[in-house]
Amino acid sequence: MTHVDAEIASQPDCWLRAAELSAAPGLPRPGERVAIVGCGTSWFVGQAYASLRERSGQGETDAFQASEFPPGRGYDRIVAITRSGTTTEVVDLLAAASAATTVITADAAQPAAGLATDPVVLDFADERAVVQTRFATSALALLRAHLGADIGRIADDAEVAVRLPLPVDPARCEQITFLGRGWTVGLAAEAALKCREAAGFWAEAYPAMDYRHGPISIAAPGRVVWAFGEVPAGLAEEVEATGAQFVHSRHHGGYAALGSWSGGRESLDPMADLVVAQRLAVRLATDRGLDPDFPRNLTRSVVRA
Ligand code: F1P
Repeated sequence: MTHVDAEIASQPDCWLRAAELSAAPGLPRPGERVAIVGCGTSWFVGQAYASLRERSGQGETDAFQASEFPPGRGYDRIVAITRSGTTTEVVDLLAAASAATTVITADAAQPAAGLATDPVVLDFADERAVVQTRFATSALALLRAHLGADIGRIADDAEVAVRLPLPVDPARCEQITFLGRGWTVGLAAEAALKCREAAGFWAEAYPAMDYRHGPISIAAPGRVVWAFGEVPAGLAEEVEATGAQFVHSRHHGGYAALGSWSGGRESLDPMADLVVAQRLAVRLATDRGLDPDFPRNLTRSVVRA
């Protein structure tokens, strides 16, 4: 078993532990104007949170790749997500910030936590694999809990997600496009990054409504379109007309029906759906003889000398 396999499987427990920190000082207060920043995986979960927070009426929330933060914007708080606490773009931004800063990190001993007004430490979710799974989703579980989500229910879905048969045959799939709407756009981007990082596999991600504006030309037999969350009317049928496989936890009775799912709900929480995509990314890697814990060209964090 790889480190990442064990880390993926531990997500339900990690999410429950993260939710216990939902009253931690420094998490955005209602009405604050918030920017959330990160790199790679951390950026994508930040995108998901930004959409959830703004749609829940808590205040304007923008997400930026840390290097693309627009200087001069008047935010009340900058929230940085960084597992390592060492990523150069994040550390530089924190050092220059005039707003209050919150850092969600796995390692309190690294520079990001020291620069933060309010560090929130999820050390129990740190990882040995280079590719991130449970730290990022635990950060999102924390932020969702802070917005009032019932993480117990979502963790129940994740318990199902770690055991379900994969809805895609890794041996017969040459490409995957992940789609999302609203907060699940960030989850789709993260699922695609996981396939690229862990397996060097061709995966893309788009907002579901934009998919028809060009990217659908990639769809073909042997390829997969996997939607998180809400699916635009008619999209499943359009994808299937190309010969591609359409995957959604609710489509055709739901791929969750492949397993022994008895959650009494129509579909998995999209964050649990991401867990299934993480497992597929690992399978794509191991089936190709790759080590998903240490993918080529990647390191735990990107630090500029
Ligand atoms: C961010 C990150 C990861 C990515 C890779 C390099 O790290 O870009 O998302 O998977 O391992 O680092 P961090 O700032 O969250 O530590």
